[in-house]
Amino acid sequence: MSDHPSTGFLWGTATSAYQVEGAVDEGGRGRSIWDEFCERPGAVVDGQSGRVACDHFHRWEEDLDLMRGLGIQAYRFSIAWPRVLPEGTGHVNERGLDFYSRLVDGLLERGIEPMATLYHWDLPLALGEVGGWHSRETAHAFAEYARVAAERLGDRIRLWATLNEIPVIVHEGHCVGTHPPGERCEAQVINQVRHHLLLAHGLGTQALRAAARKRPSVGLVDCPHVPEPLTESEGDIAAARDAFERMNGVRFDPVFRGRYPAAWWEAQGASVPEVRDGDLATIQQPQDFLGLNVYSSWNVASAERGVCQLETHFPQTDLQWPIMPDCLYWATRFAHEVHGLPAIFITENGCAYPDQVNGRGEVDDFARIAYLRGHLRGVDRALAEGLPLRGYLLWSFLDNFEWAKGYAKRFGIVHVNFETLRRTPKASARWYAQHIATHSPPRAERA
Ligand code: IFM
Repeated sequence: MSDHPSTGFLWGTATSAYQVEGAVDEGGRGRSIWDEFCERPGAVVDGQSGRVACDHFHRWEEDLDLMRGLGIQAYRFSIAWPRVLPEGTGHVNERGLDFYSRLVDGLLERGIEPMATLYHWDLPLALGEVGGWHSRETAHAFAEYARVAAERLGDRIRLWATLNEIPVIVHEGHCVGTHPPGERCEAQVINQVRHHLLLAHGLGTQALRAAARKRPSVGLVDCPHVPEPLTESEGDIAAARDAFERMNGVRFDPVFRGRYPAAWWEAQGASVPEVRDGDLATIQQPQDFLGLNVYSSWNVASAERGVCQLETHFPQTDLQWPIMPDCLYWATRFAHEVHGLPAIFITENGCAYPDQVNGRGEVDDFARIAYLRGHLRGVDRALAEGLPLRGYLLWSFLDNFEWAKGYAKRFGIVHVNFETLRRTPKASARWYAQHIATHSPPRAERA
């Protein structure tokens, strides 16, 4: 592990480029695989797309002012690779970098710490057309992009996330086809795609560290399976921890141990990925932090019954995700116990509800407040037990484009009217502002 853990704790919010920016044809941006996917009939609910989204590309100052008003301390956004390198490699689009440079300056002027994610799914279409993540070359292209971004922004951005949610990229894009490239591949191809994504993480980490002027704090953002123990008996906790290690090992073992899990490798038979000499050493870069995107725990583990699917017994959000408020605590604890991490951020957590502005011009999203109140107790517990949790980034700041599910699934603490693009902070935004104010150490002691 590297010796550069963050100190203090950051309360923030998160978004990603394609989900909020819009302006897909502006500022020299190239096309991404999501632009193309959204044009396929039936691919996205009601033929929607991120073409306009929240228009954050033009309204970022208003959005940053809103964040400052709420006392937000950190903002996790993603850089759109096709804005920076419209063809994926080669020509650098300075206007794209200028946008992020202004955004970062705007955050710092408002006292908000930027956390930049390099890849939140919007692969340049030019790379998608020559194999995308099937191709090893895409991992090298990612390293070139990481270098370009760090050279220009690495004097001001300290917190860098390489890739967002490898499991979702692999599963939705290459197993079930609900995200681009929209395919259902056989096991060997799926394993190869995952390997290239892990390689991109390793190469990207190296490139960031080599190019950034300010020493970067670098981590992967993952969305682990979080098996919860049925009771807090030693046996149930151990069963859940084992399940956590087993269910997430195909990514965490290469990153933190420099190897694929032996049992997994054996089970793949002829479907193992091609792993070249040196790949695993490249993937196992020292990590400054691990980002955990956790919305729910899908399973309950008990010593007697193993990992059982019990989620239908719990109340659910609008996406039918079971509400299991202890998930943040268990995810943090197990990730740390299994891999001994220097720092962990909850890089996403939140819930979708069909929020609407009422006759008084307000959004009474009390279900979200209940969700947050329950989940943030898990943060309190993790901190009280001394786990190295360094921040919580609520998903999402704005209602936005929820990928293939379109705009109806609203995750924001700020409501967006997608006709007028008007922003209305919800009741949960006021609640979160209050929570931040009462749960923060004095500013000087923060990260
Ligand atoms: O909107 C997504 C985000 O892009 C990745 N993590 C999960 C969120 C909610 O589905």
